[in-house]
Amino acid sequence: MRGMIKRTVPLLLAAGMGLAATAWSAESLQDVMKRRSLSQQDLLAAAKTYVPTGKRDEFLAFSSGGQSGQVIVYGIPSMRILKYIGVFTPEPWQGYGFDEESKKVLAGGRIDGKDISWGDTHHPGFSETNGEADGQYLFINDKANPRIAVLDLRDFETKQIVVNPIFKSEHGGAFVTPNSEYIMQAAQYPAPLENRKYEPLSSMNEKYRGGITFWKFDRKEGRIKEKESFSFEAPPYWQDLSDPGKGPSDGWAFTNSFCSERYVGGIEDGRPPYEAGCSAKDTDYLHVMNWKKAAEMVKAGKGFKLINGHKVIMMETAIKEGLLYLIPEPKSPHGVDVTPDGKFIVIGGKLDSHASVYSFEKIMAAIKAGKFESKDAYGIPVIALKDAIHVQVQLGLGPLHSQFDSKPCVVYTSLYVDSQVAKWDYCEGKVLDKISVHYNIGHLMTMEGDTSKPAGKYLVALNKLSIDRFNPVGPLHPQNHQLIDISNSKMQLLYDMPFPLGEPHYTVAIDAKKLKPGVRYKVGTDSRTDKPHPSAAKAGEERIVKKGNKVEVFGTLIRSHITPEKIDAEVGDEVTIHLTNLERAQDETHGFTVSTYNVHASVEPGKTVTVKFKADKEGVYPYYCTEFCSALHLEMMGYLLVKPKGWKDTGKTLAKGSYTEADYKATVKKVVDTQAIIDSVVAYITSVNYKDFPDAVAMVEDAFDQLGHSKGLKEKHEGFAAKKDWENANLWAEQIWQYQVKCADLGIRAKTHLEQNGAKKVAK
Ligand code: RUQ
Ligand code: CUA
Repeated sequence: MRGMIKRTVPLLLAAGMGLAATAWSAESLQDVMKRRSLSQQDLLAAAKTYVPTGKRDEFLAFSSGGQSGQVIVYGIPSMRILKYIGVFTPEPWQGYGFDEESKKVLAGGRIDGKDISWGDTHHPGFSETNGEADGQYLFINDKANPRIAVLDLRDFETKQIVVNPIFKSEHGGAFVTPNSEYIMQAAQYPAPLENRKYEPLSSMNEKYRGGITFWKFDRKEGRIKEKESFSFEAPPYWQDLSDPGKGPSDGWAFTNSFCSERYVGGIEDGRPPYEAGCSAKDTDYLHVMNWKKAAEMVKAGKGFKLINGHKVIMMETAIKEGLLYLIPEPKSPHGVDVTPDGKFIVIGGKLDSHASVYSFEKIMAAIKAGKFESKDAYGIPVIALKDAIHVQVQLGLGPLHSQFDSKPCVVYTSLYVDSQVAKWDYCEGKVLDKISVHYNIGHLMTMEGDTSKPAGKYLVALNKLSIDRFNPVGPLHPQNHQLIDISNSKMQLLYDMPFPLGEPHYTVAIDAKKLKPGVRYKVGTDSRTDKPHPSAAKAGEERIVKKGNKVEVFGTLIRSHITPEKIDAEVGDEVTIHLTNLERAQDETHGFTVSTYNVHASVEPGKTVTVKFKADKEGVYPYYCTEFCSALHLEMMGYLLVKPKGWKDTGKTLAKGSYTEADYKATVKKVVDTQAIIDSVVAYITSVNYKDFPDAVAMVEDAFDQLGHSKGLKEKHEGFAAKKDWENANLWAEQIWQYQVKCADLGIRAKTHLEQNGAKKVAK
């Protein structure tokens, strides 16, 4: 066979690249192009997105998971999905919603005492330092049940969910102020601000209200402070997206709205529908707010009213204190995006073919001069459009959201109806380029493109429909994230990524170098509070405590045991199992479940997790590790034995194996041989500068930990051998070998790690 395909590989190069023939490339690039019908353009796109095996992506994207209530992390330019993070929705792999610690996080999102186990996530936002994404936290909103979640990017876990105390729905969140002081969240559909209060729709103008909440974020604690947060009361216009100012406009914030008609539909009463009444006028209102001044006022304990225990600045106060202004904006607008320099605000008209660029300087001048064209129905001063506008640019049909380039004045706007992205210049007001996308784009994002320092390079079009782009998978289609190269003057479409978990709305991307996630927790950490877990156990401290009808287990996990290996309970007992993963090695996660009790935990190195349930039926319930963690993973198990009340064991002993002296001797030899392998690995590791490699050090520590467990076992098996108890002699010798195997496994992994990362010989 070999000889038959022996031929010289032609060095082609369609794309004009030099390629060295390697052993595996029996086919030339041209052969492959022909076989797979690829064009030069395709190859170029492939070369721009391909991330070779073992290499990593330059940017990480955090996408809303839409109706899945999750966040999805993927790499750019490869578009490889790296992780789903459970946020508003239980996620069994991570034990999210199946262990006690994460259930507490989800419980933060209860409304009226009810669990809400899904979310309609829309807009993720990074924490910022001086207007730049800093890679520490991510926030995301739930539109359906007005909530905000805080994710910590040290471990990519959800830490907190807070419920908006006055809204009944919301859309314009989570948008973060330049130093993460506040996270904005704007209402969408107006309703009475008081909870569980009925008002007829006919009182829309008087009793229904919108609003904009500013959630106070405590960066040191990494949590939202609900008590220090506040909201603006706003007219019953449908507040939509928001963006806080930056640079010169820092301290101000902008929220657009539609349906400022305050229309109430009711086709059942013969009234024209919402969609007609809500888009009848040519303009709606941009809300301009001085959040810094408002925050100072609230901090000083003045100017607010408590509604549902939450501080609300009523419109009357906001008007009097000069905190809130309106500017007309055409027509049923959708996106509102502050330019990186903070000087302009770009608004997409949705039902207008223009994008409108507002000048912050002009807005301030009008406010200062007291130059208003009118007041709205609630007395809020309205600045004339002509006094605020910098430029309006005809882009196409359905302009929505805008993102910025690293090049000055360059902005990209999505055109929903046209299914296009427009690249244009917001300083000069001219269109530079357009590209078609597939199909009906909603949001779009450039790398760090909503911060004060966009990174350019790539744009992702977040298309609402994919129609015919992928293999059909039934009537419910994936959505389509399309990667576009924006490094040149013409945009180039590179890649279609099916997005398989809900409508993603918005996504943010960050330079991967800014993220510094850990690979292990300090042993005994509750990852949801970031504090030491009160019920963590160290090796050798494992125990089961029975008090009345409560069984509490303080256990540990390490390859390949769950300690304890047996838990006894009586019917009706409440069983609580705390488990600490003692591993230090990277990626040595253990999972844990108990048959039929609907519990699951993911216990990453160092973490302590609790599962809890009522042992309500007698029976035998195997529990086991759910992550394939070692060669003996399948043996990593135990039994929960739920006995009927008053059960007495009859004293029968366990069946014996039929081991012989020869079996014992073979096992002892195996142990000696394996030790020789371990010694050689140890010799290598200590001959190089392994201490300079923290991951290798962690693996070595774990390896010796494993070996340490075999202490005393040699005497034990020799003792049994002296008594010719070949069963016990053989099995205790075998147990030494089990520890050796795990030690060797780790040692070899450490060796490979050191070799691959260029460890150097050290002088002895
Ligand atoms: S949305 S397609 Cu941000 Cu929820 Cu605009
Ligand atoms: Cu631990 Cu499988």
